[in-house]
Amino acid sequence: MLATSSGAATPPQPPAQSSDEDFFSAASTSSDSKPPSPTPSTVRPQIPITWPEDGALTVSWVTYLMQTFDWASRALPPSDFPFVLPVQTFDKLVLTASKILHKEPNCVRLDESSGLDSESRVVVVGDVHGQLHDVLFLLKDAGFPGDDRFFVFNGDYVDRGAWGLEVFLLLLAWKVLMPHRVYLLRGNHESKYCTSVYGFEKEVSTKYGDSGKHVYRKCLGCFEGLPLASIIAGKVYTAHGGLFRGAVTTPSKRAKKKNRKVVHTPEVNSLILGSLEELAKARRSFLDPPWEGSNLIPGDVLWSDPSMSPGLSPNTERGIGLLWGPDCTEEFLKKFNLKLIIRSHEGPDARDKRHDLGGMDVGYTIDHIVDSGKLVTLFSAPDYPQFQATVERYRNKGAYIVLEPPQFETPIFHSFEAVAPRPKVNPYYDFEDVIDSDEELDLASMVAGS
Ligand SMILES: [Mn+2]
Repeated sequence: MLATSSGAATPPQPPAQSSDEDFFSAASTSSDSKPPSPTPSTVRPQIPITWPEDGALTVSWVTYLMQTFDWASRALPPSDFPFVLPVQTFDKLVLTASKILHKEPNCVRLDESSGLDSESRVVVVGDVHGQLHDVLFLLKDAGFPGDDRFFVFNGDYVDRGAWGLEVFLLLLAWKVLMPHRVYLLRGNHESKYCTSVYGFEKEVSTKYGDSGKHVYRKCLGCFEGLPLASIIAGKVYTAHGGLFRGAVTTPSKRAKKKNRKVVHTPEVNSLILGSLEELAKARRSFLDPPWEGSNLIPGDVLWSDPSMSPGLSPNTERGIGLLWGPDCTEEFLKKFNLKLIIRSHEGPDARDKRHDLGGMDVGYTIDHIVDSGKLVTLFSAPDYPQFQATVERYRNKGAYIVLEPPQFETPIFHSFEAVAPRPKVNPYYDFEDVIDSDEELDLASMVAGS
């Protein structure tokens, strides 16, 4: 171990060892892959990481960022992170990425106009939750983003795992480098409430000390810019939680005068499925998605879950969002001429409690098969959660999906195991006390905190 005190005046020195041969070299192509054993601390990166003088990121800069995060996670205590990535470099990266993200529409579209063609592949990724080493493996296994390789990440980059900051920043770096190849959607954990309960806020303050508040605030600002959903090749809808409600049109004043009879509709029955037009108009700039009022679509997109029971109903387990049945999947696919929905949001712990849906052992489940297509849940954090109250682990694989031309509508699943062993680190939240899944949102505290 190198420098240990957070106030150390001299930056830690990387170990003088051979360079990391090929952790970041050409990708393997297996469809069910086992990561190689890590080669701890063999990278000898130049630190601190500085922002390129001309402000232009390159593939080699982003590769160096990933290698350095990997090395530092094994070789340095978390409090030395400012020696790895100074606040000045953090600021540049987050500001540059935020400017790009805030301009994107709520639902980003990957199609011919964005460069999708007969040579393209689209990789879709589910929850990664701060599991840096698994994200690095996934990127290598799937092949890094490039002219012919698009990526859509379905959110939940931070919380629970110990390297949420590194994961989020390396994904922002790819976004800045290739804004039209890499798409980062918002997850329910990219919010003030979740990051204050599930570890990210504490992770940031542990890593950045006095600058922690500033860094955390900038991350929250960046979360506000993340788009909510994507449509790939006009055929595939992806979002973290999934489907969402539409506005129930209230009768105009004139209509009220004409028809004075008051119709009492129970709230549950008044839920109708929302449209892509409504999604496009929703306001997504908030620290926490509202669960009451008139802007409910983002909360649904980020928090909802599929169900095997028909219809739309409030997601009482979560306290926010909806449950939707196979009939809603069919209605949505048919109405918008889609073939596939890829959503994430439910890991092995969540699925352990939902006996009518499949377990998350291989990183994905096919939840609904209807006339117009399918609904898939995709989870990309293997051996999740990193910290667990019980000795018994889920030992789940993670998975990513590849969509191929010409239709881009048939998911090719790639399952993978966790990189082991993970570097030892203290958790950033009380994982024995905090509820196992994301259910039962403490709405009162969300109000106070937002
Ligand atoms: Mn989630």
